[in-house]
Amino acid sequence: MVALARSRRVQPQPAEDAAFEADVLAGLSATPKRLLPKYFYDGVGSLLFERITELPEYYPTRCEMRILRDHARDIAKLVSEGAALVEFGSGSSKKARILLRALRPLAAYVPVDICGEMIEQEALELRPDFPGLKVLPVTADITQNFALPAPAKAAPVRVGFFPGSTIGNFEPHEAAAFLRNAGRILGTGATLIVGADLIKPVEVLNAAYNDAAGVTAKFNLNLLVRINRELGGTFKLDTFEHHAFYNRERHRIEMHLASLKRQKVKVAGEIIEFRAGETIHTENSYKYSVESLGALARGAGWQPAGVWTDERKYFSIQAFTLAV
Ligand code: AVI
Repeated sequence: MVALARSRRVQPQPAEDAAFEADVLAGLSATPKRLLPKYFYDGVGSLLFERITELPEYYPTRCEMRILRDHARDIAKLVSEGAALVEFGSGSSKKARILLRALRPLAAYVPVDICGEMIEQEALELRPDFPGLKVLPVTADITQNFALPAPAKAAPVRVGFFPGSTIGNFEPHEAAAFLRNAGRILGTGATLIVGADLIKPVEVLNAAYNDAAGVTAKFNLNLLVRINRELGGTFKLDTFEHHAFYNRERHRIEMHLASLKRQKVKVAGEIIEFRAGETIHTENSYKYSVESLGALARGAGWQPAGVWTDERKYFSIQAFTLAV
């Protein structure tokens, strides 16, 4: 998976259309078949994800907001006055708002997201609520190197914020690469605050990705709707089923779309064949322990500096400082 971002994309650009077609055809021609989870987030997919975050079974968003509210003052101690706060994959900045209220005056808040339109809009909404705060959005792929605006570069230190357990949608080697890249971007003396979902009883995990209302199933199947609409696909939705399960060996929830019968589907003029029961692997959502994320971060040059969890230890906010 490459850039994430729950980008409430309005109109895809031609270059993105071409990348979507190439990625979908490559993924559906591979064995096993797969699709990149970043493509979940078209307009409908983003709305479905918002609904997921409110489901009774989907605990991560509620837990993370709770931790932020309960520990904002402690977390804020890691952000010195005059620092720049850089949020990776900021989306709606809902979680940053909680942190911003607890922080001492900053040099700047820099929300970074691949969806420029959305962060520009969010910046307009943030500025009146935080008068005096420089809100300087950057449109960029957070997995790549990008330049920070001058006031953030000039600040004595930079603090990264990466909430939402989006780190869990990276493969572990991609998560390590992300952490190394974040270190390069934030520079000497940096701190990084990461939201990460924790390993927990399998029933809780399975329920969170198999909600009774079927919203996660819709979210998963919406990928096929998108392919039908944007790539002239002929997927029949009632012949595919949402499968999500916890893979204990790899500490991850896997999401798949399973073909209920042997069939052929046309996508962008190509014929894709499915065996009965064959799946398209659409997402991994890795779950970490405090120790395993700490080890990953250490390997990428970061030193653990603080951990906050909810009462049930379902979710964690972990802070790291850049080792010199
Ligand atoms: C965005 N990401 C952290 C979510 C997760 O839990 O991995 C995406 C999601 N997929 C199904 N439900 C939620």
